[in-house]
Parts: sequence; C-alpha cells; structure tokens
Amino acid sequence: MALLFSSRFHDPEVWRTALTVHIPDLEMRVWPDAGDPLEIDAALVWGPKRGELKYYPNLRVIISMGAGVEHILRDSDLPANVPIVRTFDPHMQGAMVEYVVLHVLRHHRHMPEIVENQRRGEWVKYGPEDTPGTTVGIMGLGAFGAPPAQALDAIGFRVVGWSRTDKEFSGVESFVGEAGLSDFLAQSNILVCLLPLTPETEGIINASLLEQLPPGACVINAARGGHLVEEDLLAALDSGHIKAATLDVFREEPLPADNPFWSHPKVTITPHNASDPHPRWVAGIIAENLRRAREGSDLLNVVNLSHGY
Ligand code: NDP
Ligand code: OXD
Repeated sequence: MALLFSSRFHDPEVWRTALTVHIPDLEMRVWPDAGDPLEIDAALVWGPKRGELKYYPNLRVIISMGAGVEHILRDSDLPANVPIVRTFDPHMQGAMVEYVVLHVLRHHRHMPEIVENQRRGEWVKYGPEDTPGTTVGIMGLGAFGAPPAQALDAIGFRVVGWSRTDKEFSGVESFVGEAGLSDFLAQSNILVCLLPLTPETEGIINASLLEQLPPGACVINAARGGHLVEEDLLAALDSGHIKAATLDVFREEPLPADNPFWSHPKVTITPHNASDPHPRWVAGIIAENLRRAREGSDLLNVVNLSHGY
C-alpha cells in the first residue's frame, strides 16, 4: 500500500527523507503521480485539490501536514467515513509558546515604539509596567492555546481564556462560548487568537469584537487569516482604539505586496511561522498514525467532524 503526498507548499523529498527514518520501506507517491488509485491507503496533505481525495477507494486516513484542518475541510467533496487526523508535536507547541510570549512581551514593553524612537534618535522612557495588572486573553485553549496561557501565567500576567467548553487550568480563568465572550473581551488588554478556523469562528475578529476590548488593547493573531476582518482591524488601529497588532496569518499568503498591513506603523507581520510543522519533528507522529490506520487501531488527534476541528 502507498502514502499519497499532496501539497503545493511543501517539498516532498524533505518529507520523504524524514518519514523514511520511521518507515524504512515507505512507499510514497507525490500527487498528481499517484499511480494505481487502489494502492493508496493514506494521504498526507496540505490544501488538497477539491474532490481529489475521493478517487482513492482504499483510503483509510487523511493526515493534515499541520495542526489546522480547514485546508482539508473546505473541500465539500471529501470521501465519506475516512477519518482526518491533525499533526503536531511538543516542538511545535513549544515554538508557539515562544511566539506568543515574544509578541505579548513586545507589546507589553513597548518595543515597537522603542525601536521607532531609536531610529529617530529619541530617548523616551516607558513604564514601569504593571504585569499582574495586565490581562492577556487567549481565544482557544487547545493544543496551541493552553501552553502559552500557562507560560504567561508563570511570567506573572493575569490570563483569561475563551473556549467552547469550560477549562480548569491553574492560573487561567475560563470563559465559555457566546455567553462568556463579552466579559472575556472586556478585560483582555492583549488578545491572542489561537482558534481553529470553522464556520463559527470565521471573521470573529471584527469591528464588534474589537470595540469590546479595552481602549489601547493589542491583538495577536497566530491562528488563521480568515479569523480577521482586515478592514475592521485597520479602522480600529487608525482610530487608536487598538494600539498595535501582530499578525502571523493572512487570508491570502504570501501577503500581497499591496496589502496595507505591510506599511502600517502599528502592525508587525510575521510570515506564518509562529510554529511550523518541521518534517523532522512530526515524522514520528505521522508514522505512528499511518501504522495505526494500517492496523485498524485507534488514531491520534482525530478531527471531530461535527465540531469542524
Ligand atoms: P485545538 O482543536 O486543540 O483547540 C481549539 C480550541 O479552540 C479549543 O479550546 C476549542 O474549545 C476552541 N474553540 C473552537 N471553536 C470555538 C468556538 N466556536 N468558540 C469558542 N472556542 C472555540 O486546536 P489547536 O490549539 O491545535 O490549534 C488552533 C489553531 O491554531 C489551528 O487550527 C491552526 O489554525 C492554528 N495554528 C497556527 C500555527 C501557526 O504557525 N500560525 C501553528 C499551529 C496551529 P474546546 O476546548 O472547548 O473544544
Ligand atoms: C498549522 C500551521 O496548522 O502551521 O500547523 O499553521
């Protein structure tokens, strides 16, 4: 049986090398050269072409090349009854902790302004900052939201989290669903989005959400570009209600050269690299899911299709 590799964004040979360490006899076919469709029993994908995956009648598992799965679920023509699994590992979770802590601290310690002042040769003092009096609000307390929440608590910030179901993490106050959103937002001086992109969360960072944040709040989006209504953030930055933003993800990637975020003085752009799934890190978990799918045993990190993540 063979693994189908399908991504326009990843180098198949790098992934083949990493996977072969765990599966020495790996048979991997790179789309569109899938060979006999009957031989494909697993697919490792990022943004597969619409309808592509239903051409393999013996497919046992669809493996996302990363933690997000919206790039698979947007295909309305997926094969029925084939489980989808997400891919991440502790290295990736650690990288997200670094990214969120880095950008929270940059905003908290006024680094964008200090760097600008240095360019102008201006000595301007800020602070001292009240860290326990600063609340970081994390939207999404899953595999990538919970570890930064706990790291920020350890540094001394007040941390609140928002999720669909209640959470009990020490040092993180939990807010739940629609009913808890306004109270959560009203206290989030720095808002971090780590939600999956689903029909419920598409466009969630919009004018109505932004106006519920305290004046001078900062926004960090490390989830998906589809969470953000770009014009609404630009308006909130230009009015001064939102002080600054860090954006790792965009509706169109790479971010087009004429996008106003590139030159906006209050925006920091990173090129969707908060936490990349490095093949060497995640090959082990992918190999494990492939082995389980072939044996018919329980898979790891299975997507709940009714929740969409
Ligand atoms: P998980 O599925 O582990 O967690 C998702 C969290 O979001 C859960 O806490 C869930 O609540 C909450 N949630 C989902 N829908 C809603 C909703 N409608 N209302 C309130 N809360 C909701 O996801 P991960 O943490 O693994 O990943 C999150 C996203 O981060 C990924 O989908 C991906 O898009 C992005 N990502 C970005 C990376 C980057 O490099 N920029 C790297 C890795 C991930 P509950 O716990 O109650 O189910
Ligand atoms: C992911 C990502 O979903 O890197 O893993 O964005």
